[in-house]
Amino acid sequence: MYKLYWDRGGANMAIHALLEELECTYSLIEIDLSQGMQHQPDYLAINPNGRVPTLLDGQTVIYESAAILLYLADKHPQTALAPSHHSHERAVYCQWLVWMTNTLQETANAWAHPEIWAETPAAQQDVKNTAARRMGKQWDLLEAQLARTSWLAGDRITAADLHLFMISYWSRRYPERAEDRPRLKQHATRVLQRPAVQRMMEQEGLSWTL
Ligand SMILES: N[C@@H](CCC(=O)N[C@@H](CS)C(=O)NCC(=O)O)C(=O)O
Repeated sequence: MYKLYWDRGGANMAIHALLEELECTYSLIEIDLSQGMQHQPDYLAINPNGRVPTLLDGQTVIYESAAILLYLADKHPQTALAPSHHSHERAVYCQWLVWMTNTLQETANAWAHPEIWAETPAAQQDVKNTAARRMGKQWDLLEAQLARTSWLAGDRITAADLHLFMISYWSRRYPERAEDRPRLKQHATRVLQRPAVQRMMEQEGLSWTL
């Protein structure tokens, strides 16, 4: 049985949705970030980054949302949420998942937590402004991809689309929002309609009107 360490609306959303898509047995262990639970020694012992999500699969501990999606979607091939190895779609799928986590997520992080990158209030504002500009261009790249293929990696939904949905959801409060771009809005709407995603949203106490 899987165990997912999570916080409401955190980077666990995509994993939580995937676990629902897979219809497998799992338990949720809440790490309330607002209470600083991510810094508790027993949590740091499994994820020394002090961040969510973390997945336990027996003796296997895995963190980083994109890595967990790759792992789980491959482990449950019957749901076809990962393109087959060595296919063109597989290359595109890996590319966007890695890009979203190392580029878009980090740009969003710079905007939300400029204090990580700069000391003074003026420098922090500069980081925020730069991040907002970068974010707009990055959403435009995704919008262009969705003009080429109906889902991120082709004509079938994959785990990468759950990751995109998660960041699109977060962008409700960003200066550059996914939902202000027609294809990204349509993408989020389609993902949100999935029963598994609805269950994840309900279990995390989240809502999104598009
Ligand atoms: N690259 C990581 C980022 C995880 C992340 O940023 N998690 C945030 C919540 S969305 C967190 O745990 N923050 C707590 C902290 O930094 O203290 C992933 O995708 O798993």
